[in-house]
Order: sequence, then structure tokens, then C-alpha cells
Amino acid sequence: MGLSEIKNSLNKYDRFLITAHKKPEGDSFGSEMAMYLLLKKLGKVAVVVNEDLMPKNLDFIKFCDVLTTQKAKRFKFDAAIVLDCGSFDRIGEVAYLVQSKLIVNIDHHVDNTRFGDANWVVSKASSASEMLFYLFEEMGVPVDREVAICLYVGILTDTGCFRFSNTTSKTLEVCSKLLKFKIDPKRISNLIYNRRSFSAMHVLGCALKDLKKDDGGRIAWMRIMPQMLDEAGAKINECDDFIEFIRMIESIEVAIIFYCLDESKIRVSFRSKGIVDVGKVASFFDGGGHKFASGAEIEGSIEEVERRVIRKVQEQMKISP
Ligand SMILES: [Mn+2]
Repeated sequence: MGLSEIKNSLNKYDRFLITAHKKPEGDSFGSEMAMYLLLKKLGKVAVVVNEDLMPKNLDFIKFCDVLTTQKAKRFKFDAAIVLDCGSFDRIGEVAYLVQSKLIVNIDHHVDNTRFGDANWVVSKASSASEMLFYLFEEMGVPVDREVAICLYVGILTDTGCFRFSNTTSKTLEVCSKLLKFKIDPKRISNLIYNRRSFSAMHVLGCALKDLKKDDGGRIAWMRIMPQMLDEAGAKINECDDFIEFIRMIESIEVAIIFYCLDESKIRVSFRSKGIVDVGKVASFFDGGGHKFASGAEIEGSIEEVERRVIRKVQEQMKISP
């Protein structure tokens, strides 16, 4: 079971579809690209398919085309490799392409549902990218500079730049080996984090002006409204990590952002500093995620959704240790 099972599947088959969770970020995209490079080195044929476009700040690790599900329809493959994904439905519409194929599940989420025909889940690993490093070792394929960049990006982003509790001594050992390929941490972090547009910062300013907190003072939230984006000329995906600015406040335990997608659909993001399990709050609203970072899409007006969500977070806070 586990790693040897994955190794057998990679050796046995020749044509692979690689995918990861919807809205791919550093780890999903880094591990997808590293997996693509691994399969190429093994003489296999592979494509990367995602429901969503990759974020612009990761364009420097794009080592192959990323297909949409439409374009991938014609590609014939034996097995699908699903990376960084706790449950099968999180790959979105890619599920329709792969449902009757052999599924290889490689992931580090604690609540992974073992949806694959072959499963390798290491919840102690910082990231799927860290696991890919071990996979290269197991397959006897040397890592090169391109691979090292992909894996470093995945680990860097999933550990919040080595700030989160998933940063272990093994994680840093892997990074120490990756840095030997003369990759430049300053350049990489500048590319990932310091390429924002002025318009996105204007949206942040606008949202922060209306930052709110509850009576207890431990829950804070803000709204991203369509008119803010229109006025500034920014896109909603440029606001993805604005929640970090709320988490920076000393007294705050739970940070929340409400993204108003339209009049009756609100996407909600949650971050917890560690006491409150926001994964439970998100799953109450049919969302998903971890204990400390989660999200959901909720039907209703912004006022109504805001009220229901804050009440639920307050309830969860009451039963927290
Ligand atoms: Mn991950």
C-alpha cells in the first residue's frame, strides 16, 4: 500500500492525465508540474488538466500546457493522477473525464477520503510537493533545477513561507536539498508575492475601510463587492489572500471574507489562528477545507449570509477549548 503502490502504477501505465483541486494554487500547481516532469523523464505521455486557470503569479513554473476539460476530451489515457486533493469531487468537472479510469490519489490532507484505486496519503507531509520529492527518490529519478523550483514553490506556499505548523524538520531537509539546485528564494518569493496590481490594492483599501468585528472582538470580517472590483478595475482572484490582512490583527481568532459573486451567491473564506475549527463551520455550509483554513459557497443575500455565518462561527467559538 502507499508509495510502492504508486510506484507500480507509474511503471505499469504509459499515458496519464494529471489534475489537482479546483482553483489550483502553489502546491497543487507545483506538484502537477513536478509530476509532469517526472513522467516525462520516465518516458511516459502526460497532460495536465484543471477546471480553473492557473493563477498568474505562478506562470514562471509552467513547464507544459494546462488543458481545459473541453480540450482534454480527446486525450486517451490509462490512469489519472489526482494531487493535493482531499476528496474526489474537489477536482470539479475534471471528474467527468476520469471517473471510469484508474485513479491514483497522492495527497497530504488529514481528511483524505482514499478515493483512489491507489492511494498514498501522508498527513504529516507539509504539502503534496514535499511528497513528490520522496516520489522522485523512490522512482530513482534525479531531481533537476526545474523540478526543484516546482517543489520549492509548493512547499513555500503551503507552509505560508514556513510559518505554519506543517513546517517540519523533514520539510526543511527537503528544502535544503532543493536549494542545492541554485534556485533563488528571493526571486521566487518576489514572483509569487510581489506582483500585485495597483487596482487590487485599491480594492483592499476599500474593503479594509469597512472591516468589521463582532461584539466579542475575536471575529473580524470584510466584504468584496462586485462594484469595488469594477471601480478599481481588478479581478476577484486578485483578492484571494486578502484574508491574511485580517488574520494579522492581534485580538482576532477568526478572519472571514465574504466575496459577493452575484446577488444571491456568496463565497466565504475562513482562517483561524488555531483555537476555532473553521473546517467544521465550512462543512456546516457544505464547504470544505482544514481546521485552520476553509471555505464555502452559500446562497442568499450578503446581509443574510453574513448574519448566518457569524452566528455559526460564534457558536463554534463557544465550544472551542
Ligand atoms: Mn497542499
